[in-house]
Amino acid sequence: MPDCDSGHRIAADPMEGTSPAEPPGLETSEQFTPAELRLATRNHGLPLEALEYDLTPAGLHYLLIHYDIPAVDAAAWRLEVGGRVDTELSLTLSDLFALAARTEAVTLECAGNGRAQLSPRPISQPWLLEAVGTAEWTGVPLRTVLEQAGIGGKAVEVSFRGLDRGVEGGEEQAYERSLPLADALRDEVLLAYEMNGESLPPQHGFPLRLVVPGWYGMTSVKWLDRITVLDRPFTGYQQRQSYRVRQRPEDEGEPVSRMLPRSLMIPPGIPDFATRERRIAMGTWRMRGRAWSGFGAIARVEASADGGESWSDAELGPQPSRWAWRAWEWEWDAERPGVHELCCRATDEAGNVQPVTAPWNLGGYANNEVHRVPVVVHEPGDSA
Ligand SMILES: Nc1nc2c(c(=O)[nH]1)N[C@H]1C(S)=C(S)[C@@H](COP(=O)(O)O)O[C@H]1N2
Ligand SMILES: [Mo]
Repeated sequence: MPDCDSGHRIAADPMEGTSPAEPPGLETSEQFTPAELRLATRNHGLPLEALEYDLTPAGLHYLLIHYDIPAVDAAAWRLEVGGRVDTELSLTLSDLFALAARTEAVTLECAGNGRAQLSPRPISQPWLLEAVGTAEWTGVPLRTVLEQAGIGGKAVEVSFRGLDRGVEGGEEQAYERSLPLADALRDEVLLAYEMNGESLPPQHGFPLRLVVPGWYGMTSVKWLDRITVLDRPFTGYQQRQSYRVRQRPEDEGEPVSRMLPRSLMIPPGIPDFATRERRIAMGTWRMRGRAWSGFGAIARVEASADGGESWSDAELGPQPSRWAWRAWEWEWDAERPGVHELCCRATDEAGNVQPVTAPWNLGGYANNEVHRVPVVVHEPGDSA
């Protein structure tokens, strides 16, 4: 994982000396490309005002779909379990429904959250800050199914394949990712068939998806059709090529895994339609937001109204689930008219703190810089 405290400025040019035309492609202008627009209209984020809900309604939860949403016939669908197992399994949805279920409230965040604020900017899904959501996922613990198949002695990893296919980095592939065996066997890892008490919507992985609490979203493979127990590390594209923190294309890089701490605030006041600049009235504001981390519970959230020059502690709400975001509140006296920059930053119990600027990397992954919201404070009766 990147070291959150080493502060490269994101505006630095780490591609100096290499060709900017090399994949995955970097954009230095502030103008977004048609490729980014196409991705952005398919994959929406969480409107930040929806940080309001403990559980994100399914339609407001962020979405990230690399290829196309597969249409799955639930009656014909099977989950195949094979590789280094004692008995291969082919499970129907009814087989899964018959096993003891577990429900977990889980915050998922895309590893590319924050990417669009980088410079140069990796050409990919151009997230600003809203690639997050929290849902209650119900399903069978993965461990139950792995134990039913019987894990072979030489097993080291488990891979998860989705039904969706596409081309990435010139390679035709099904979306597939793996987990080390010890992580795959953790109690909270689910084969989920329900989201917020309803069967999975097509876009979130119907009929079955993996949910790996604490890890960035790419781990939670949707439209699951095959689980393979492996006696060596998985080397598919999404593991070997994608989702690695690297500075140059030829670097081996560090795999992206757990979510670094992040806090977001509900932007106060009202937005301008086109620019979304916030307008608020003078007075006392109760700022609210959410914070989460894959490395431990949230221990502290701080807020600032002067662009991060001075910070004070926000009040933490309950942590309803180890794997779900935690609410926070902070009172701010907006007493001076003009522009103010509100900021928030979280610290987890492992001691990770959100940095003011996170180190740049080629894929734009795991960027957890502090959230900044400029607001314009108006005097009462001033409509200009
Ligand atoms: N099969 C499959 N699983 C997938 C993906 C995908 O494109 N195909 N996208 C991954 C990524 S990058 C993220 S961030 C999460 C998004 O989950 P959501 O769309 O349910 O929020 O799903 C992951 N699982
Ligand atoms: Mo993602």
